[in-house]
Amino acid sequence: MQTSGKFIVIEGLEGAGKSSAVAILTQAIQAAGHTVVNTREPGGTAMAEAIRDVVKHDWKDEKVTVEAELLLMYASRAQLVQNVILPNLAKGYWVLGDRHDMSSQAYQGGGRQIDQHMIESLRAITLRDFKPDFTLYMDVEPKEGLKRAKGRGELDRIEQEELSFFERTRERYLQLAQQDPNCEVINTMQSMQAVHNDVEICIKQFLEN
Ligand code: Z5A
Repeated sequence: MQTSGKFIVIEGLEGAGKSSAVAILTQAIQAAGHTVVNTREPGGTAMAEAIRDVVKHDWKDEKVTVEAELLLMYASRAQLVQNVILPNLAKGYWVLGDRHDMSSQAYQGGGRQIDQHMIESLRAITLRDFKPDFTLYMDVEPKEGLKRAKGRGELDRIEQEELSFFERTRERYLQLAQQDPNCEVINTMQSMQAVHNDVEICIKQFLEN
């Protein structure tokens, strides 16, 4: 599909400060004269939001298999990309995604240790060659991120995983960010004001190029 808008994605572990970054980016992109459409994953359409509830729910005695979790993430993504992201890009709007495919590679590939080829096959079916124009990866040490997330209230099913799961996820995130020329890493182990400034610099540079 031919697109004329841009697809920008924010990635990172829980508590990395993605919500604040989304607000800063939305404002900067709008100030540059573009219409912004905000999305989140899993979620972003009626059906994808229902999948989000299923994925985050704690099913108690019923073990959620890593395969089911992976397939649900891609089912949600397929709905969002076809129904929301591509049509809005085609209109020339800028789509700002709170998480996208890098999350599956990091959480399911790194955290859950699912074979990379299996994830690549699903990605090929779901996205073909569609990719973000720019990704901002908000890097946080897992212990600190979880502390921040806990400060916000009850943890969902995935947030209840052990620390080693988030350490593997972060490690994969950092590998992916390093390999992607269209990805910038923001260190969020600093004050919120310093993070805010770094996010502004990154989006300014992207808008100028
Ligand atoms: N998931 C997956 O496994 N595979 C996939 O393919 C996809 C997703 C797409 C989505 O949950 C879950 O699905 C997520 C990954 C998985 N699971 N986990 N675990 P979500 O979207 O609801 O959760 P989240 O994305 O992790 O949201 P979050 O916890 O809200 O993270 P955040 O948006 O980055 O955090 P925040 O709300 O901006 O900040 C959290 C708190 O920290 C807040 O009180 C801030 O004021 C504070 N904060 C932020 N920055 C700082 C700094 N620098 N210093 C001090 N305090 C700070």
